Amino acid sequence: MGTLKIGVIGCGAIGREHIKRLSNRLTGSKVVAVMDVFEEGAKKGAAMANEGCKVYSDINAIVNDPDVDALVVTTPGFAHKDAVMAAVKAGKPVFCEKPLCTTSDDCKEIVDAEMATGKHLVQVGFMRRYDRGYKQMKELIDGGTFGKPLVIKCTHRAINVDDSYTTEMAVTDTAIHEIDVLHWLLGDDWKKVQVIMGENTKNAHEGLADPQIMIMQSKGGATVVLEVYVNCGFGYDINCEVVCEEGTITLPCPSFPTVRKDCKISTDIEQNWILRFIDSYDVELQDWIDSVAKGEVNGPNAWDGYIAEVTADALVKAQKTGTFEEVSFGDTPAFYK
Ligand code: NAD
Ligand code: ISE
Repeated sequence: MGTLKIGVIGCGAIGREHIKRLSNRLTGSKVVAVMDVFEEGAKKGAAMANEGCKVYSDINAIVNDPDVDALVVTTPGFAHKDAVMAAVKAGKPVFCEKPLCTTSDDCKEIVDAEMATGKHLVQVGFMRRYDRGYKQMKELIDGGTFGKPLVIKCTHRAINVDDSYTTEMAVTDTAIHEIDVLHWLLGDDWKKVQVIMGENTKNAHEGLADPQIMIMQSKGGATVVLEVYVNCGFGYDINCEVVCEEGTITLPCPSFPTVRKDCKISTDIEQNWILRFIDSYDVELQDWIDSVAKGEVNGPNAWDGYIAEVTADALVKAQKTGTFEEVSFGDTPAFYK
């Protein structure tokens, strides 16, 4: 099996994390080119990549470089469509960070373009499917001894966000992980969704609704209550409890030593997504490298990206209406079954 020569588009926070893992930690890949609209960013990315890494400022140039076998897209969501479309048109495999695109119409264009090639090319970065804790939860649910999942209680908390983070991003950037991973965990699709805006934290910047409570009901009858709270101040705190007919299943938290000092027992909470899901990103991208070598896409595909965004569109609508909004999309095309 040869080395997969990768071009990375977008060298910001996660772009640089992925460049480091693709260049140093994982096997079978090499970052041969990077691109960013911000020249300094691209240079920083190249400095972390394998020796001789080329620097581009144009998407089509990096995608069509004959030395580049496959692409990793880590621009902000609004720029995903152009990069993924260029890769699909060039017939090259592409791993795109979540969300696939920021509207379901754009995601559908990617689905249609991929199907037109007749080849499976697109994987979406829903890394929680590769997290050990979520995988163990899925095995327990699928094992059947816990019975039917009835209620899922989740938190998606971050210490803080910068001023560019909007109320809609609580759905499109943050809750999109639960939209995908819980659909996968339950093996079920979403039927209707609602958002309840409560009292705002004083720590949210002007115009941002935080926290938000999102409710999602599945076709099979499970109800999710998700708290998205991105200025919680105390840590990156991801929790998930599935209440089933015969018992409950709780997502394990990363383990840190428990210390006893000054009449207190305490333990750490992870600081951010980089550390909380470090192993999941490694496993996810190693699996992508290995499956690309076989001409396959094993992970979340463009259809998963599309149905997640249809659900996100309904949640964004629900943020404004305050009522339940229906989630509706057609049957899974045979190409993705
Ligand atoms: P970021 O803002 O830190 O970095 C984005 C980079 O893309 C910047 O360097 C910017 O200059 C560059 N860029 C912007 N427009 C571009 C364009 N048109 N072409 C090329 N480069 C462009 O953002 P980030 O936090 O690294 O997030 C990037 C993506 O990764 C987002 O889609 C985000 O949702 C996703 N993400 C996923 C996870 C996860 O847990 N899976 C975590 C963080 C970010
Ligand atoms: C970020 O883009 C991620 O994807 C993180 O996993 C998520 O927790 C955070 O809310 C997003 O902004």
